[in-house]
Amino acid sequence: MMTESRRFTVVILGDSWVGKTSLLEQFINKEYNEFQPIIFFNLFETKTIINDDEIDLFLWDTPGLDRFSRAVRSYSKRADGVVLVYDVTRFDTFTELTRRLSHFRAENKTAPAIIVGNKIDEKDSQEIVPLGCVKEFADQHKMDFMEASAKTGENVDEIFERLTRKMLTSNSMPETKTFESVKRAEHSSRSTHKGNSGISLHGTTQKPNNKCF
Ligand SMILES: Nc1nc2c(ncn2[C@@H]2O[C@H](COP(=O)(O)OP(=O)(O)O)[C@@H](O)[C@H]2O)c(=O)[nH]1
Ligand SMILES: [Mg+2]
Repeated sequence: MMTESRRFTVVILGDSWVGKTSLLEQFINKEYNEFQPIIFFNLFETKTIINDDEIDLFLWDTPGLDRFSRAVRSYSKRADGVVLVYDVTRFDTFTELTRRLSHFRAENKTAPAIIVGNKIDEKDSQEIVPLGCVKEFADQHKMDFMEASAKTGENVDEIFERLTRKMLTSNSMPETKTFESVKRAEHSSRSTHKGNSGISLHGTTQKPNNKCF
């Protein structure tokens, strides 16, 4: 029997070109397109069923170049979960995630995180990010880690299923959210953040002393 539907907001973070928009398009529309629209914030909504519960997922796609903007901070603060994406063929997109995670944690101490190495279909053709480095980073911050391909669809549904299960166990209070209220929350927070420029960096991310960073 279905119980009352649950709603979770997830923010997708990572460098430009790592495949954030493609992962969302593959997850929601089962489509892959080499020509994704130009980077901008976009809210996707979808439903998923876990243990007979219907879950509403609100997914914020973010532009990689917008890094630590006020909007990213605002979505991060309200997120129930975060997907951190790097490109397995570009090491700098992985090291970049330490900073993104640390900025995320400055806004949000509790939301579960999953780290995703995307473009795994290109693993054979390129020099790739060492798995040991990623696993160490994931363990250190108690994050799940998955490799995926937005191109072939490999592991794409699994990313969101795994994160949703984590959100279900870490967040027991159902909230009343609608697509419009999630969008509106961003605007109201813009005014409350006025005058608060600059980024506060709390030392939640410790870099390990090895060749990974
Ligand atoms: N080979 C491969 N290319 C991908 C994959 N995901 C995305 N891309 C390509 O990488 C480019 C950037 O993807 P996009 O989703 O716009 O990245 P975003 O800037 O992080 O949103 C596009 O040309 C995509 O087609 C993947 O899993 N494998
Ligand atoms: Mg994009």
